[in-house]
Amino acid sequence: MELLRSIGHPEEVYALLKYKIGGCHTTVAKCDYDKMSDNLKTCYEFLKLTSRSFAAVIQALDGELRDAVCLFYLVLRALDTVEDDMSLPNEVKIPMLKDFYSYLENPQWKFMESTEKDKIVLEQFPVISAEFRKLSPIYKEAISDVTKRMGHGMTVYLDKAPDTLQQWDEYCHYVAGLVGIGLSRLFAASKLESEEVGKDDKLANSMGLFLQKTNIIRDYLEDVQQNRHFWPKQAWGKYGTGQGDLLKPGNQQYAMACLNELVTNALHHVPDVLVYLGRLQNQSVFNFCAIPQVMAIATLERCYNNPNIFTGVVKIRKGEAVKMMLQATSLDSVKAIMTHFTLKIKERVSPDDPTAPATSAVIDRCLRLSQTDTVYASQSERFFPLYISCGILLSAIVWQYYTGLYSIMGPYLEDEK
Ligand code: IN0
Repeated sequence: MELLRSIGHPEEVYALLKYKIGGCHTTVAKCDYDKMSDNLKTCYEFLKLTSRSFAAVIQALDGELRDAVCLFYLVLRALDTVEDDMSLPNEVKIPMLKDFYSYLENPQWKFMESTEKDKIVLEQFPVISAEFRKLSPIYKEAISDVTKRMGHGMTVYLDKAPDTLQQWDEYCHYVAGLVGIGLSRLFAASKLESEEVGKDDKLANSMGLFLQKTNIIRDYLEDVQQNRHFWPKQAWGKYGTGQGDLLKPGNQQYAMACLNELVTNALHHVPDVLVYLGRLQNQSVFNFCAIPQVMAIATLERCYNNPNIFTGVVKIRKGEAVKMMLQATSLDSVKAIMTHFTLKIKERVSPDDPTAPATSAVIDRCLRLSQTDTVYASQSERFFPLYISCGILLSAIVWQYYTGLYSIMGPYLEDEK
C-alpha cells in the first residue's frame, strides 16, 4: 500500500525497498537482547508498542545512552498518558502529575485505572521504574528533574488553553522543550556529546518547540473534535472567532491566515535547530535528533496554506519519511532538506496573506543559514530510465498474463453482445 502511494516518486519506492531489505545502516538497531535482563527486554517491548518507527532510532543509539533514552521515553509516555486521560477527575490527576517523579523511586507504584491506548506503561510501571533505578545517578537526576518540572507544568495548562503566543511557547516548553533539555543532559552525561550541549537550554528548548508546534498545527481538527484546544487565542481571536470556530466553512479565510501565522511562528525555531545539530559529534545522536526535525519541516511545508488541515488528516507519505530518514545523517544533508522544504513554502506565499512579509523574512533567514552544496531534490531524473524499463516489463507481464488467460479461458467466455 505504501509502495503504491509513492508510485509517482521513484526515489521513494527505492527508499522504501532499501529500508525494507534492511539497508538502513544509520538507523539499524544496536540492541543486544541476549545480554539484557528480562526486565529491560520488556521495556524495549513497551518502547516498540508505544512508538513504532521512533523505537528503531532510539535502539540505534550508542552505548549506555540507549537504555537511558529508552527509559526516559517510557517515563514521559507514562506521564503523558496521565495528562491525556479525560476520564480522570482533576482531584486525582493533579496530584498524580505533580508527584509523578517520586513514583520513579517507589518500586510498588502502578496505576490500573487508565483507559488510554498506552495504559500498559502505567499498569507495568514497576518494570520501568526498576530499570530506571539501575541507571547511573547522573542519568537518573536528569530524568527525575525533567519529570518533576513537566508534571508541574502540565497542571498549569490542564483546563486552560494557551492565550498568548508567549503562553504557547510556555506550554510547548513544558511538554516538549523540557524533553530537549533532558535529552541534552543525557547526551552530555554519556560523554558522547560535549558539556556545552548539555548546558545550552535555549537551543535544546527550541528543538522541542519546533516539533511540538508542528504537531499542534497538524492535529488541529483531531484535537478540536476531542475538545482539546492548543492553537493560541492570540492567533485566532483577532478575527472575532471563538474556540474551534476555524472549522466553520464561513471562516475559511481566517482559518488559513491563522494557520499560516502559526507555521511562520514555528519556522522561527529552525535557526536554533541548525546550530544545535551543528554541535553534535556522535553519529547515532545526530541521527536520533535530526530525523524528527526533518519530518517536522516536511510536515510544516505540507500544512502551509493547506485547507485540508481543517477537514482531514495531513501527513507525509511513508516513502517520503523513509527517504528523509535515510538521508538525514549529516548537517549538510539536513540543511539540504531544510532548503528544499522552505523553498517549497516560499513558492506558495501569497501577497494576500496577512503574515506574508513575516513568512518571507523568516524563510530568507532559514535559507541563508541552510546554505550548502548538497541538494535534496527529487532524484526522479536519475531513476527515470529504470522506471521506464520497469514499466515496459510490467506491461509485458500483464499483456502476457491476459493473452495467456484468454487462450485458456477464451472458449468459456461469453461472446460480447
Ligand atoms: C522525542 C522527540 C525528540 C527526538 C530527538 C531529539 C529531541 C530533542 C528535543 C525534543 C524532542 C526530541 O522525538 C519524537 C519523535 C516521534 O515520536 N515521532 C513519532 C511520529 C509522530 O508524528 O509523532 C514516531 O512514532 O516516530 C517526539 O515526537 N517526541 C519525543 C518524545 C520523547 C523523546 Cl525522549 C523524544 C514527542 C515531543 C512531544 C515532540 C517531545
